[in-house]
Amino acid sequence: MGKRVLSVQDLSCLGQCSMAAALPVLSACGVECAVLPTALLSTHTGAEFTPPHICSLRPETAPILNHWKEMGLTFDGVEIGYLGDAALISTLSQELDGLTTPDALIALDPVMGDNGRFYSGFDRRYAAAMRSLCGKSSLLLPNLTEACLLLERPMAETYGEGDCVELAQSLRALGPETVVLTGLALFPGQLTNLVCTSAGSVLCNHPRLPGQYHGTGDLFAAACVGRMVQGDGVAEAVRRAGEFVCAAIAATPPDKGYGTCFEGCLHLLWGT
Ligand code: PXL
Repeated sequence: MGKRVLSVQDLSCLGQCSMAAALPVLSACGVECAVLPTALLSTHTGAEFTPPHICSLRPETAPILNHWKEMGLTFDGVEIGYLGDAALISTLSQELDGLTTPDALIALDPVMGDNGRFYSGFDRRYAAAMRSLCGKSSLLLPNLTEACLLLERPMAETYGEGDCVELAQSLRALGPETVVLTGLALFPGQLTNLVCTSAGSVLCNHPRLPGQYHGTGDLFAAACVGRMVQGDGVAEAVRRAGEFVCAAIAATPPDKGYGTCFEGCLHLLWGT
């Protein structure tokens, strides 16, 4: 039987990020994607758009999950991304129990900041709630800013490889078996994703392409989860997800306005 993953994040109606990225990416990996939208936004909250209309779907969360529990439904993986609401984190951490197979991958992308700062609307209380959710995850995928916010560390100007490995090991102490630190600038002209497990750490390097593109973290996380659920080891999944995101960026004209032209690159995720 095919594998089924639950994607838990917002649905931004326009913007090619979060749920709108996870659905096609997981399908391209050959994985069925069920969705638990946590909020509905007219667009994402990034600077490409004016402030969006936002509707929280938190009250709908428990009834949806309860219906699935009544049916005895289980998932081979859960991918949690942008939640945007500290109260939702505690609801999820209580309600998700009982919905996963014994060896399910529980992936958490603790979306809350970048470039040394919280995204607007996030604060230390949210980071603390996220820290507690780390205890329920088996795979954690923070960028460097999110790693520092989770550990309440100052955001240093320069982090070397040794500092990043230490940071990732400290995050593993919060619960997840595997930590992937994403988007590191360890080497000139390169973007590095660092995979840290009980067996040690592995660096996956890619050429750093110019420009800033919204939704690339969401594409990366979904691709990693999809490939791991299909049986790839974490380092192979991270390498393949990174190549997919690089290809998506390379396919995007600089004046596109928002998101990436990832559609033509989805075939990179299919098959063994
Ligand atoms: O790409 C992460 C993300 C997801 N969802 C929403 C966002 C963002 C980043 O800004 O605004 C609504």
